[in-house]
Amino acid sequence: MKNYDDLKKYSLEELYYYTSLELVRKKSPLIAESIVNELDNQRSSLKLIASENYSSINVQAAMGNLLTDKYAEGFPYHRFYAGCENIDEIEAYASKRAEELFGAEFAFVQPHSGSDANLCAYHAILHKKVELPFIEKLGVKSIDALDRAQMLKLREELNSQRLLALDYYSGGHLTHGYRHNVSGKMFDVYFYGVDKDTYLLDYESIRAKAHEIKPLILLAGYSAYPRKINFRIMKEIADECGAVLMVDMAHFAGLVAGKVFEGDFDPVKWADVVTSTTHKTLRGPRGGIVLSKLEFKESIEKACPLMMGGPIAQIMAAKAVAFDEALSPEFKEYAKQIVKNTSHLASSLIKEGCTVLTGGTDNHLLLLDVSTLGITGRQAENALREAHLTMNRNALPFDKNGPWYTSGLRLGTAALTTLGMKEKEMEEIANIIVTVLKEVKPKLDSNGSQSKAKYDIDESVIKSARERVNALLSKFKLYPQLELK
Ligand code: DSN
Repeated sequence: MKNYDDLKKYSLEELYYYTSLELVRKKSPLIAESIVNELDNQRSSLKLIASENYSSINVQAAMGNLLTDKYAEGFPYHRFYAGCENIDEIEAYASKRAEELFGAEFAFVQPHSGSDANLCAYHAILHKKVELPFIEKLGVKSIDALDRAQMLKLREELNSQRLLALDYYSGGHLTHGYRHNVSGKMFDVYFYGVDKDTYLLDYESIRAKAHEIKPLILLAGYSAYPRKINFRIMKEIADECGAVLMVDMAHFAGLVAGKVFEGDFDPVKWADVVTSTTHKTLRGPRGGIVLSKLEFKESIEKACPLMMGGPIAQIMAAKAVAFDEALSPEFKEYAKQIVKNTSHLASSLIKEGCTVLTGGTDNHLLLLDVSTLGITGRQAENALREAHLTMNRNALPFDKNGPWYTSGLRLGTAALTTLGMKEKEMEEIANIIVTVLKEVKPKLDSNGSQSKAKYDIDESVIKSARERVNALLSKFKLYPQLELK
């Protein structure tokens, strides 16, 4: 290593960004410019998107390097490529740290995203529960020994399996059997939803449905549900009807890692297979993981060739750094603060007269019903973005405005908590949100009906909200070490 003592006046973070941007700029100025502009963009608004966060520069640095040049199909110490010694070390270490972090029997850190992790889990479950018994019955060791008719029969069996999952409008995810997603085409899908009065999961109605459907997979987990799930009960239901319990904890993995969700609410303790992203509350690089009981290990390790090619070595390295960070005592404090912040944001919004679904939240997100203000989610999302608050519109259960215009907003506090914001800032943010939303007036369409997209708002309301947002952000600067302009 060279001695870079003369560069000591810069922080490591500055050196990392200055040199890497300079290297990119030499070849592709537009790309370097866009990275700098993205920092500006993220610094100029309050990020309330429930599925986003700010990763550490340590995590980012682990991604930007020569590891990208290596193929490593297979799994640690069992590769289809030569020269994978270092990737073996990286992947084995990342898996070990994930197992430690979540108390999992097995962790697979290759999936490129949450969707990828879900596909990997679905295929592994099908492999273990359908394909292996099928070939065992025929007395052969591998599907290579099947003739065309037997292969057709196996495909029919694989394609006729049932999945029971939370429906999209009750907060489920697209990859949980939505018809327009591959999961909705590979399974015979049934849904459970939230109760129409309380908007809460009703375990007895899930139990009744599971007994009626007898799915291969009972899937729990959500993209937009503001309450804890009792995974002990879900496991009980799965066992009663012979199903595999799979949990997608993409949204709340940070709360599991940070020991906010423990006991009955810890999915890793109860589920057979758990999937997650690594970049939401968990605050790592953009990617996915699958955790499981040992029973499913071998089927999950078959991800390549089942549905994956090579893993992305630099992302596995960055996942390891994120797991190391999440194993620190500070991360537990961070996870606790996320829940305190979201809960305080919810109660502040309610005090301001807003309708928060289920009357609050147990996790990192809340759902705001903006129809009570006479506007759509789309109008609310756009007006707030104008005021420099970023969050997404979200269809609410039984939403009359459908998934495009919607009646709701989904707000999350994981990113703002990373910046160091606490309850006091949540009160200020709730007040800014309500001040803006109350002034959004739907425009009239040519036929005289209220537009679901267009609206008027007084420029002075936006200006004043922006000033308040700027005042907050100036006290909680993103990556304060960096000045890239
Ligand atoms: N976009 C993420 C979410 O909001 O749940 C995952 O698709």
